[in-house]
Amino acid sequence: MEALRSKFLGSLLGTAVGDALGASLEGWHMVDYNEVQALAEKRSLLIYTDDTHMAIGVAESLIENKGFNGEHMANTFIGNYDLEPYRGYGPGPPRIFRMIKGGEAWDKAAEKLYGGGSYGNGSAMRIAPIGVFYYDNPDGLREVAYESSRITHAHELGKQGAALQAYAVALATASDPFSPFKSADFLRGLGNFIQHEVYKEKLKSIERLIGEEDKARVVLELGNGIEAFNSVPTAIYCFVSHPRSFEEAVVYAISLGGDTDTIAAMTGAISGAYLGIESIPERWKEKLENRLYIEGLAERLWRIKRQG
Ligand code: AR6
Ligand code: MG
Repeated sequence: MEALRSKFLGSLLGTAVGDALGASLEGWHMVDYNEVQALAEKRSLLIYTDDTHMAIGVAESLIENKGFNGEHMANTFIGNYDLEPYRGYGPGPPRIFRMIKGGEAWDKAAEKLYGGGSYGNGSAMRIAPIGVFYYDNPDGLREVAYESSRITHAHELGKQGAALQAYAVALATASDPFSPFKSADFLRGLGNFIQHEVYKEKLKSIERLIGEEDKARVVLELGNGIEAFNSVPTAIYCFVSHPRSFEEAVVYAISLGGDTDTIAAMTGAISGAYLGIESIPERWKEKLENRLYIEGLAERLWRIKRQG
């Protein structure tokens, strides 16, 4: 039970630490390992962005409702955004928030964007609380991942990207970090879960790419952009190619360039769920903005889960 608690905390703090570190280097190209380390040392505070801000909203709403409530989650996102709109939100969510405030239904507004909804990675980046909370219930997890995505990301690829990231967190939560990590089994589990061909193909590419030393090749095949299909599989790759070390997985994610905060946040969510909170370097955790609040949310989520 203590191990599960550590995984809940690891996934939420892993999201925040990955996001905050990655945000310092967003848009840079292919920085090397030492540059990422040096930058982390220089900061006195690791400040997170919309990825973590929205994951906080997901956790707050799950806790308040002891499970998923779409309207409540949408209103939680809106309330948080109004307090801290400067977190670096993508263009879509604030437009949707305005529509919902104007009377649009929480589960309809997002369909109006980009002619059929967004396939940005915004609903996958915030999914860690759902991944851990529903880790032992794949059908419930899929349903809640889709419904939570629908608030801002209604496109099928956006919804499935969120579900894939949630299920990666769930499998990592369910896996024993003291047994040897079997990437083929992990990827097969994801492949059996996800339905969309685009993601199935990317999972096959991940398996082929394990051990690849050329980062350009990894980015070419998996992507490093803001689209869910060009970032969720990349985060999964960062984890499965560095399963034993939170630090190595996250630094590698950032070193790929592109949408570094979100890819590092998603990598951190999976790695933290697998290895637990102890695996996140203390020197990073202690500099994280609002660390205690985020830990407290993870703790409360875990307590609700434990009560059943
Ligand atoms: N067709 C064309 N372009 C699209 C489509 C579509 N159906 N869907 C999304 N895009 P958005 P997010 C493009 O606005 O996912 C922050 O920095 C379009 O260019 O839904 O929440 C976070 O930290 C659109 O502007 O926002 C993440 O890094 C973009 O995808 C990222 O932004 C983003 O989609 C998340 O953004
Ligand atoms: Mg961000």
